[in-house]
Amino acid sequence: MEQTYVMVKPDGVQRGLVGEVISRIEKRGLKLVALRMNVISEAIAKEHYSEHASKPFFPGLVEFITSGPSVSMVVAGKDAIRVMRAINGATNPVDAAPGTIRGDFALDVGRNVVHASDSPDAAAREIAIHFKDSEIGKYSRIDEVCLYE
Ligand code: IDP
Ligand code: MG
Repeated sequence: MEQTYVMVKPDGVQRGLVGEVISRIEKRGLKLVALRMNVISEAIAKEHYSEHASKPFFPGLVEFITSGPSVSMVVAGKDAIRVMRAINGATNPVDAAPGTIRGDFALDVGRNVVHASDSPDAAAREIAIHFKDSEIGKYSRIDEVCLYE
């Protein structure tokens, strides 16, 4: 099963949306295989967002993402990368469809509540940045017999 990296950013934690985000992920059928709350270091934040290093919003993004606790997860399931991006919605919440996390809970691109990897390469890279192999659980969820054909 495909794995992806998901984060509830500091704004999501401060707004009490951790449970809401996890609930949507679990109800969809995706499986949590790793979960942690911590304050991400500046070094990890810069590595995580390295593709944006030259962008004008990069310093503010790193400052915000390290400003308080965030929740990091590895989420697994069929097409988990694409499904998670769809659950989160468009990067700019103004463009995010109602029913998505960003479309239901956010207004500003710099405070868009959640992150999810955008490709298989990004997922592998981001999972390795945030988790050790030994921190990723390997188990079957009992409802998988009903979820998958
Ligand atoms: P994504 O989170 O949907 O993958 P990216 O384009 O990879 O979007 O951007 C990473 C994060 O950087 C966004 O989620 C958002 O928080 C922030 N960001 C992106 N573009 C802007 C911008 O124009 N101004 C401020 N923040 C931005
Ligand atoms: Mg991105």
